[in-house]
Amino acid sequence: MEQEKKKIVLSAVQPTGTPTLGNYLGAFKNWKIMANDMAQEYDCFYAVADLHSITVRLQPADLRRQTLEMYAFLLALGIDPEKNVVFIQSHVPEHAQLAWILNCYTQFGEASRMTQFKDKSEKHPENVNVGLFSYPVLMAADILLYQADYVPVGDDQKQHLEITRDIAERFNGIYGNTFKVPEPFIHKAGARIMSLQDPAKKMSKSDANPKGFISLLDDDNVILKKIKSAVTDSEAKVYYGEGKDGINNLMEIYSCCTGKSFDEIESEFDGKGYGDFKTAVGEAVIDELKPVKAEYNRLINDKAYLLQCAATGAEMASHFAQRTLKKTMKKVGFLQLEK
Ligand code: AQP
Repeated sequence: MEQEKKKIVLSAVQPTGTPTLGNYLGAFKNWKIMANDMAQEYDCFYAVADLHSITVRLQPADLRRQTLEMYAFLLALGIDPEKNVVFIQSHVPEHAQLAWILNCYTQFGEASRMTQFKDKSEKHPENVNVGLFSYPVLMAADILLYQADYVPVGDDQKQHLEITRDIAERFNGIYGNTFKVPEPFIHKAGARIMSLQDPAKKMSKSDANPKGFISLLDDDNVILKKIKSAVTDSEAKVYYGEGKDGINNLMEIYSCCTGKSFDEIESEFDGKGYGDFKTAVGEAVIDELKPVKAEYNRLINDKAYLLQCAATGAEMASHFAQRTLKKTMKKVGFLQLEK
């Protein structure tokens, strides 16, 4: 890889379930564009963030299965594991090592302001663990280890990117230039896809109500049914506006899947009811997800291939991660062994 010339891109997804249309439109679609269509500009690192996922309680067998499944999804997007670094976070121990160091350069107060911590603590009041609290520091380690220039994420991760930048700047301020200060890469379209049942809440793969999200493995008829039962309003007029969160969300989804602007969508459905609109949205989503689903179903049956790609990915990632960790430890003052 021509690391010097190209910009480094890093992003990750938790293996907490089957990815949703929100993950796909907010993150995956851009990951694929950056890895394929913009391969001349970027070196991409994409990870399955299994260390992050244990902040909520998972059965060991589920964690193992979901990790491999999420890895298969990354490849199913069409991301070439030979040209990009596609790996599983726990296979590169430097993530946890750097996270510990960065914990000591993160203030309790700033970590306390993370809205995701507040949201997830409310969602799992029985398990508000320290890992959930220091989640953004591990995420900072994920990013800073690879000296990433850009981090393509959905809008929900913006605050975590800001704290990553603050930690990097603080560390650099004390020890001199150590980490690249990364920029968030939040594509406006699809940055926050909302729940189909509660359009004030983001679409989430761990939503207890499966009608709220579209999973990338939902059957076509299930996708159509979920879109048809999406919460809207009683106006029966398709336009993007205030008080129309449900329709705004469906317009966003339709626009991302078809490339049509909101004006074009409004004209297309002028004089038509929500029934026609929802059918069109459902069909557009089905078409969009079809190739990913087919490729995923092919790959998931080839465990040996997936594990082989994950091993190569871990080796490639380690090469970069070790370099940054070593540099960081030296700066902090850890005693180095003689060679
Ligand atoms: N609803 C969304 N709209 C746009 N982007 C989204 N992302 C997640 N939900 C939406 C983006 O997907 C990437 C991977 O997310 P993640 O799985 O690592 O964590 P998350 O943001 O916590 O996603 P979920 O689906 O809500 O997971 P659970 O239910 O496990 O908490 C990120 O770039 C994220 O921005």
